[in-house]
Amino acid sequence: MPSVRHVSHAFLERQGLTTVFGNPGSNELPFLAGLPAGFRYVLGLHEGAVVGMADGYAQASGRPVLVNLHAAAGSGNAMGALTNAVSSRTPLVIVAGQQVRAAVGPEANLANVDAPTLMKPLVGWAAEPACAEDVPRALAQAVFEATLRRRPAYLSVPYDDWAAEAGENSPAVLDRRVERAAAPSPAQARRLAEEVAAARRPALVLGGDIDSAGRFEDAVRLAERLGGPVWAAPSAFRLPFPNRHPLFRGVLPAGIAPVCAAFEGHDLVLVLGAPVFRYHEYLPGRYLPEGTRLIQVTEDASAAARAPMGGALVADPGAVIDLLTDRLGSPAAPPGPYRPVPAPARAEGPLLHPEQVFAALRDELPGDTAYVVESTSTNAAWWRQMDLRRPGSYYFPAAGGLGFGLPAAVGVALAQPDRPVVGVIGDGSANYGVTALWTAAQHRVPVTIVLLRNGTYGALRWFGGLLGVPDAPGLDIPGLDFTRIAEGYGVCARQVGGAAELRAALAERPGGPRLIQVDTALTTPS
Ligand code: TZD
Ligand code: CA
Repeated sequence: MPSVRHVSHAFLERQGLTTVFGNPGSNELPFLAGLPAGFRYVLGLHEGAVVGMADGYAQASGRPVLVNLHAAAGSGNAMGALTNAVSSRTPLVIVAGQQVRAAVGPEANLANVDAPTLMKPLVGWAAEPACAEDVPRALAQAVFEATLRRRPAYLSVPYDDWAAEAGENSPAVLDRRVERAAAPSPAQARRLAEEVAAARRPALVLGGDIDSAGRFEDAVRLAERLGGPVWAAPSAFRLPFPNRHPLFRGVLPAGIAPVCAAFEGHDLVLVLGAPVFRYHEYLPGRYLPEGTRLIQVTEDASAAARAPMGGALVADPGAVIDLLTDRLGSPAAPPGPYRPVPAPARAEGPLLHPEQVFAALRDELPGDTAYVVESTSTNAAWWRQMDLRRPGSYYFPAAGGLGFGLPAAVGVALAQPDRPVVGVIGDGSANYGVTALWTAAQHRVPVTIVLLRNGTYGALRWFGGLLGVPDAPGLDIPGLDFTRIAEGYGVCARQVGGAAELRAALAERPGGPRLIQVDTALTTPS
């Protein structure tokens, strides 16, 4: 009879979950024993960085990814990073070690006394199998739960289970195949198409799920048939539409009143692949203008249930894009040329304006560059300067949890080795995931980190003004030199001065990771 470990490894291999992001402890070692040759273990030095890398990798590869974490302390360290993975609907399969079964009750050191409960507020599904024999089936369940719900799943396995004999039925999981189809019924499709066709001035709002699902270009086709304006949903974590397309109006502001104002004059708002809505700043007002109807299409049943207004259809937004595109016929008029970029703003004095940095990225890097952005006060400058026309061009921490950007850039570059990948990271944000630099160095991941150093938590300074708190302590972060930090982790790094020096540095194409630090002027996010 094969061991639980043998069947589990074979199952993971069959499902293609052979890249493992992890940070192990004693409880995890028996799972890692005899890992077959086709597996790749990507070690991260802190669990936040492990989950950030796995999140980037899973999003960029469009596949579920295995994460290996230590019991309570290790899993706890991962929680902040998991908030982002939940919001981006990333299918992470977390397998954590547990003390041997007999040692959990007495609370031996490194026992995770109630492992599923620790994780449950965030993960969609968490379990510890009732007996060793059930581990292969429960592992399969974790993979399918993560994939079907598009939400991280967590499996805690007592480490004496791995060497146990698998039951005679265990190999049955090897042949499992679990899929989901979520096309609307013919009646639902007809009603939706009629509602959209009847709208005089429809507006389209696209969420990050459109890009995650590979529907970026299909969304352009639909928008051009509709002929109305397109927004990205508030708090965008992916770019679902080319940002200089003539129909694109930008990312919706993340406040109730400004969202309502944006929809003024529209009788229908069709929201595809997004919650309604992820507001941030509390700017109260009406949700929608008088007479404006909203229809949300999402695969996330919970997002449909919790929305405060509008109708909702729980279905695959990609399938809805296809059916509407088919039924709407050809576009009324060509959409016109892409909008040109404005000249970048300049700062007084020696510091570069972030717009100058972004203009340099736009001009010097290939058009298919994937950007992972975690620089919070530069949001407006970013969208003013960038011209992103390809799917998978933009990633941002989906729940606003810092520590995603730098690790996720490493994960995206591991998943897409042939695509240029750049992390655009603030000097505050970098500290939460900085250990991913070591992983990038060890694997010679060809990622560029552009480190924007303004010496402060810029976005919080702006927020302080908004909230009437001009004097909050703890907002400045002087004395950080990321060129030296990066070199300590084994990553080549340099400081650049003016725009010309930055452009020259960006034009180089090194084979491994590098960090470019640039001192920038303080700007506001909007
Ligand atoms: N901790 C975590 C894990 N996530 C957070 N979002 C924060 C703290 C709070 N926070 C923000 O929301 S923005 C920000 C903090 C600390 C400042 C980020 O500073 P930065 O970017 O240097 O990366 P800017 O451009 O200077 O704002
Ligand atoms: Ca900063």
